[in-house]
Amino acid sequence: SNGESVDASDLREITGIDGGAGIMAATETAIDTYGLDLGLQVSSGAAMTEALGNAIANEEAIVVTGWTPHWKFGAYDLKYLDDPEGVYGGEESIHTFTREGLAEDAPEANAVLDNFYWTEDDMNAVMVDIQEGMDPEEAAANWVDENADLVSEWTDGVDQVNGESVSLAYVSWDSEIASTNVVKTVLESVGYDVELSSMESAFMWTAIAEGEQDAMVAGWLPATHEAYYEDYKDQIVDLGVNFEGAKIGLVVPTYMEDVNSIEDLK
Ligand code: PBE
Repeated sequence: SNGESVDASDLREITGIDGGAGIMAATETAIDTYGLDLGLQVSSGAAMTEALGNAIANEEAIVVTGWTPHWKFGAYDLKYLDDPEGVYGGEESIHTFTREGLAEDAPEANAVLDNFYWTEDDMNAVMVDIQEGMDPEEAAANWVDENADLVSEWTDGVDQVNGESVSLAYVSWDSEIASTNVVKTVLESVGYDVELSSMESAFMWTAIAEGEQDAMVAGWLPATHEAYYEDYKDQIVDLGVNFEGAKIGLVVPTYMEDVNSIEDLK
């Protein structure tokens, strides 16, 4: 380090993720609302965290579309930028949704999905293992082994089934890779044959609404996925919250000492 704060004057763009993510729509709104002279780079969650790691290694300016829960806050010294206009909303919850009819067709799976609820420490443990190179299925299986008491609450009273199929849709965001693999592991433990399908955000919602996929544990509300939710809420079943205290926003390394608010990016 040269001991000087890194400012944002050389920044040309915000490092984004996949185009269908709610945080990308929110960031387009932020660019308009705050009058920022910055582009928004569309990439992926993995490309975003790689760019973040590279920038930090070189102590360069970077602004990313960030969210909690996420392993990056444990790996790096980061901060959310203040959002005085409230573009990114407040505290979010993550909801579990199923297609209509799943409760009748697969009541045991529906019960597990309905019971699924965990905390930031839980999700972080799985995310960190995956980030450090463990296969997502293995990280999920380890977490399930180590958290048998909590998992037994999700399967309490649920009968074993005999290899029936259940499909789970998700988007390859680090948080949802973790949650979806854990739910897969638990559904397998009660006897289901679980198929995971990674897809774009919009397809995840339509697949549940059209009954092509059975369930997803990746609905961020009230703000992040509001547009998707409004489009499909009458064709899907909301099993409620599986995670509380989620958040989205713009995130920078703490060495960008003079950049504390989105307004400082003008
Ligand atoms: N995320 C992670 C998603 C929801 C989960 C914040 C990147 C989004 O913006 O849609």
